[in-house]
Amino acid sequence: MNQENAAKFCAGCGYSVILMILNQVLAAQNVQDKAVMGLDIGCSLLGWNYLPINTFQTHHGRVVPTMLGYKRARKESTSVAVVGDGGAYAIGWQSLFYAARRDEPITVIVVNNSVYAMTGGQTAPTTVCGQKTDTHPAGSCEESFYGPEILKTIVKPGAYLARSAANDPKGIFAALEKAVQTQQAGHFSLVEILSFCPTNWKTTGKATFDYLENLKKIYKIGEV
Ligand SMILES: Cc1ncc(C[n+]2csc(CCOP(=O)(O)OP(=O)(O)O)c2C)c(N)n1
Ligand code: SF4
Ligand SMILES: [Mg+2]
Repeated sequence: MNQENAAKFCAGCGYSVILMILNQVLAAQNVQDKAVMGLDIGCSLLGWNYLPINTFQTHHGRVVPTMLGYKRARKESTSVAVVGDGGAYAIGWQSLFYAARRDEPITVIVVNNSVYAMTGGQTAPTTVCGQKTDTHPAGSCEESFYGPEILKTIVKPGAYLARSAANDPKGIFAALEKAVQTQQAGHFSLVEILSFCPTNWKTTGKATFDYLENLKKIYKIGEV
């Protein structure tokens, strides 16, 4: 962990927790030297130089094709794509969907903070009904988007899909460990992690945890 870079995320941001645990998993699996991380556009990009592994920065919604291309070229690598909910389920959905369908052996981490965080907290596919955002100040009226559950209908046997949350480090560790092992076994893996964004949620302290707990009522935690 490069502590100098830890301050790039806002105080209380879930990305710091998630990337720290990813680092622990890669170390525990003894794959740090062959691991490569791709970062989508969005607050994920603040994670560049955050882990002691090689890291790519890609365009918005294009981290999955980039990292599966890398994996095809370097089959021995551990290829991890880190992407926000907007990058994964809106602009990048088509490439994520077909990567899952083709059972590409990469690991995708979707950081679901239920908004477009980097651009100021606009409504995303994952924004839940009634949630107030910059673009829905009176509350969103959109239906929720269940990425892992939709992908479940098209993945091949052997793939791994799960949802975890930033207030459960042990759960994240277990899910990411299984995801990396799935990649090593030659299959697609995706872990969606419900994540804190106190800046755009406009929350502090306990209210941030309560906000996440509310998301957990809609997006069920566990293996999908
Ligand atoms: C092609 C393109 N369209 C739009 C943008 C503007 N943009 C940058 S980040 C972002 C939203 C990111 O939201 P999400 O993917 O959920 O990531 P988060 O910041 O919430 O982690 C948008 C729309 C862009 N960079 N490129
Ligand atoms: S805006 Fe939200 S997701 Fe982005 S760094 Fe700040 S707390 Fe994290
Ligand atoms: Mg987001």
